[in-house]
Amino acid sequence: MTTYDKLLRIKTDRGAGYLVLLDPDHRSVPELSAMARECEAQGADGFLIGGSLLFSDHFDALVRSIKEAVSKPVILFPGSSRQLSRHADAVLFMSLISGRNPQALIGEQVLAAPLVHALGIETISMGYMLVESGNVTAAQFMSNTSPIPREKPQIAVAHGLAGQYLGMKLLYLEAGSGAEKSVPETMIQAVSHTVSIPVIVGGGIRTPHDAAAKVRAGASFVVTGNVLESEENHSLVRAFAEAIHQGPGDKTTT
Ligand code: 1GP
Repeated sequence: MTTYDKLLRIKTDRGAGYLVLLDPDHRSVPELSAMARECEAQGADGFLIGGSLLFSDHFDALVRSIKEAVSKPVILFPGSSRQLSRHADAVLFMSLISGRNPQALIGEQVLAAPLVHALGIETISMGYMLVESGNVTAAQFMSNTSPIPREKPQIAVAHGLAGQYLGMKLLYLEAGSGAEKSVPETMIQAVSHTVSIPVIVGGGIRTPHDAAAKVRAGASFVVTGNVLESEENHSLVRAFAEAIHQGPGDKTTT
């Protein structure tokens, strides 16, 4: 079964999936691996690894170590063509479709493609959309693009449909890591009720209550990153998982 099929299965079985973002720069390899193991035990459905910038030189070792620590999918979420590793289960092969920066639309993908081919990693094509979130996020600044205005859900719908018609298998509505305001439910609802591919939502989600609202609005997957980075919040993983796994078909127990 491909990693993409596993993601679809999670959505079918649990209503929606909970993905934990691990930023390679925020902790050591042993710490991030231990955190991934703990998150898996508490109900996380998979892991995204990546960041807008990369300072550390342990990316490959980190992916390998996390892959050894957990059995749930380990998926690259690369901020650039430098963030690739053969040890991952798949890479989100993404294009920043909300922007008009050719490097983020197709340039990095051309740089990454030969390496992805050589490494033999499964690719999951994804339309990545930045949504205005109250502050300038790293993704917005580094990509040199304007986010979709948060009060204009129809602009997000048009981008989502364009991504779907271009053959993308996932959409990601992104407020940005550490966003002041998360993606509005009205926008999630408008996009997810129009497109027929799964919608991932992340950025600025700090409580299980927020995460549940994103799922009720139509998110197929919810991502959290920053909120779990302080030790005292690790206990939130189970509450996030329970809030997100609200589908009638939730057949799994943790
Ligand atoms: C960023 O959506 C993710 O790509 C996670 O954001 O760190 O704000 O949870 P946070």
